[in-house]
Amino acid sequence: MVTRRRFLQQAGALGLLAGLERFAPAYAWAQSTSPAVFQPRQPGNVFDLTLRQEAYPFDGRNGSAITINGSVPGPLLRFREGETVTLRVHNQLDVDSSIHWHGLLVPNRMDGVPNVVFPGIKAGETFIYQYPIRQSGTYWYHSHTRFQEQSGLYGPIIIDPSEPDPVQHDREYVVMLSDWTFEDPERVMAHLKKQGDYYNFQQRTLGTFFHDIGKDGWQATIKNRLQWGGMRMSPADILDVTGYTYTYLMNGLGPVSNWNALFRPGEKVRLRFINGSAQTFFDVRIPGLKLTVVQADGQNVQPVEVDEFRIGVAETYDVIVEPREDKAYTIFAESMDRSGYAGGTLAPRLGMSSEIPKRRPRPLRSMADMGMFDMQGMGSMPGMDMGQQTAAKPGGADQMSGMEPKGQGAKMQAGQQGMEAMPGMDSGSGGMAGMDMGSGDHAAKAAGGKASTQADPAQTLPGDPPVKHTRDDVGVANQVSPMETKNRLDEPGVGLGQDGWRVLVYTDLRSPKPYHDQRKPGRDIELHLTGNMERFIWSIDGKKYSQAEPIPFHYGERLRLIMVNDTMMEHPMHLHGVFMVLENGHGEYGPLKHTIIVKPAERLSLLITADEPGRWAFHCHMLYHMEAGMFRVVEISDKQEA
Ligand SMILES: [Cu+2]
Repeated sequence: MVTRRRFLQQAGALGLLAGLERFAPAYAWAQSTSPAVFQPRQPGNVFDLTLRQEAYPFDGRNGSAITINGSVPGPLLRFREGETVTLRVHNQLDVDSSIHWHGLLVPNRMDGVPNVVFPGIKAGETFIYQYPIRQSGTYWYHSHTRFQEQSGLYGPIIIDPSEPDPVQHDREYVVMLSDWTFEDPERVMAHLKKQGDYYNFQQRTLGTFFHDIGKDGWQATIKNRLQWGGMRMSPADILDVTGYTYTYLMNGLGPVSNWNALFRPGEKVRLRFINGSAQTFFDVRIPGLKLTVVQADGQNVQPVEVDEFRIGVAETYDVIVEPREDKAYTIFAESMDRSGYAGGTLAPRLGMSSEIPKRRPRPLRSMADMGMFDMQGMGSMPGMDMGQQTAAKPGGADQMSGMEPKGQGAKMQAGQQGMEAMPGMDSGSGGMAGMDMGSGDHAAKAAGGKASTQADPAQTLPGDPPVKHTRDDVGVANQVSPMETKNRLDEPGVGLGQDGWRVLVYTDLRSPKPYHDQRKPGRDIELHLTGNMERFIWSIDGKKYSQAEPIPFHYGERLRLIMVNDTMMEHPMHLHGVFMVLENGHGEYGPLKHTIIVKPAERLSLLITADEPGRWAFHCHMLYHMEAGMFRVVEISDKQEA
């Protein structure tokens, strides 16, 4: 157990301390009241941020990180709505850098994306960002240059509203989640390019193969393997970078260092969760406490009480908790693939700790993740003859051919083997047992629609019910396509929803007030998220960024952005410059998002008012997916042209 004092002593002994101020942020966040947060503010709302590559300890072990003012994460920036801020970014690295203000509505040239809005910040130079603050809420900032974000270049932003905050609380904390690797991120990428499942040690082994045979019989097991193997995918592909290389951090501290937050029993504590990871989705809960979600992506939502929520890369959620007992509570953020966790303690006194919850089994992909929605929940329906069931559905067998392999040469062959194995699918009762992620809950939904959501039943969600997959002829950069796609906004996501407690779903989110623009969209733009997992190519509409033209939006228009996920992984898609209103069944009360998780085989849509002219990045926020090509420029035309 490394206590904070020990940690400081160690760091000091190692000569890492340029001065105590380098630890101010992490220190400050461990204080019990919000006014103690570190604000490097100077007269005139000027902030100085200095970027350096240096030795930095993570969970008691030294890494080489990019620090901001000497710390990881960087300092908490606290702004007030209505003021104008000036941020002087001093790049003391020996390479180019940049900072992007994630979720902030800024003039285009202040957005900080190299080669999209500016050339980047050269080594040794200072760049001055200046912009008015036009919103409030919880946000964050990070480098948009290569893998610098993975190396530590990120930090939190809180913006206080100009009006009294409708969210009442007695104290508050930022809880910034992230993933750290002692490997050079360029090497991580090289490993992934060589072998997409390099870090995935949760693949089924020969041992589990024999276990499955014992359970399901030879035929079923082999058919199951052929289906997944033929598609060059594994049902254990949940995250591509895992706890094998990652140390998961809460406010820069690993589980051993145990970040502490204090409360007095009976207080309302606001926790501002930010997922500043490069590549990790977290499932967050505090056993023994209800979480009242009051804000998503910096925008207030109508309060909703849950026990757990999934936070995608780059999303933020503010929750209120009211611990009443004089005891320690564990803030538990488990990586989605269960390969590790970030943790901290919410306690009445410093130095307390509480039990780490039992780890749940690793989740597996389901048939639904391939767009076979009729088959989800099969594992929970013993005796069902898959072959007959499929044949009985109109177009059942045809639908299988939608699962076309997109590779060439050897990969094409492999894919065809997969297809041969699929059309019959007469694997009998246990055939799907290995993929029974579709829980009873899912099966009920498949049968009975969206009974569990509070959405207005009169509202039809775009992409619901399932539609046959379209526009899948996208070349080598796409491997397979789902048979059907549908809206999955009322599903908690892979591995969640079976624990007997309430998990936040996107259909729970409702804005407190209607968005200012309620025009009907003038046009739809449909984009497909595509990829070849084996070759670690990630793309949009089958094209990598380097092969693609900008997507034109017309200044002032209202449009519907439809995203279809052709891959078997979740992608947290982020659009810079404007908020998107999620079409989740709440009509004019649809929530505002800057980042949206698109589930495998999902079709969802968002409404956008194109009122910020300029070139804006639009990309997957999985850092390695973005760098592999899942990135586009959206160009909103000039005001003059409108
Ligand atoms: Cu992605």
